Amino acid sequence: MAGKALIVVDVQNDFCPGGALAVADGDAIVPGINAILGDYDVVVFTQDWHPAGHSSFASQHPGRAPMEMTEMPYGPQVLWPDHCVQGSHGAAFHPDLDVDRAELIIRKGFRRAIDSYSAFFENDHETPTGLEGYLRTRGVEALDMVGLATDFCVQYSALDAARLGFSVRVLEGLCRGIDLDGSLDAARKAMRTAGVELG
Ligand code: VGL
Ligand code: ZN
Repeated sequence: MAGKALIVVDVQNDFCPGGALAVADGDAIVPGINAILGDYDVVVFTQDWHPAGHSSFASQHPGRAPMEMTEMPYGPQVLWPDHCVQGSHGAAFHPDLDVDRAELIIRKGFRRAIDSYSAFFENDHETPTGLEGYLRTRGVEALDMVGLATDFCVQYSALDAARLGFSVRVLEGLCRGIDLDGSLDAARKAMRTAGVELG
């Protein structure tokens, strides 16, 4: 029987109010996520997990400020405030999130020289995280995605999943976005165009 997975993206302290890269209302999705964890055959959480001094941090680019763009060997990259540093409080999951229900926690962004928004591939779009193989060997064909941020890690994960042939739905009510220069609208359009259902 084809299985259905829930992918819970980056519900971590740094993306919640008070965190280093806070998404407005980011913590508001936690109770709703906890409430649906039992509805799936497979539950995967992702965790943004950067070494100190990660190349996506504006602090590593003299004279540059957070939220500015730069060029990396793999393409354009937003420069972020330092966030989700491995082992820090900011990198920990929101304290109310029912992490015990996660069957797999996939960590990403752990290579200093490359960012990784997607749960499937790093930002070069070719270095795999291993999640595809995990889901396929567990018989998963359909994915629902929730979490933070809609227009970055959720969007990149959804687009990769659709490209890999999974049936993908993003539960927008259980996501919140950063919305940098219209990135939320752009993300919605890109996801719809790719055949991702916005539910
Ligand atoms: C994210 C920016 C940087 C996300 C992660 O989880 O959407 N955004 N790192
Ligand atoms: Zn990050």
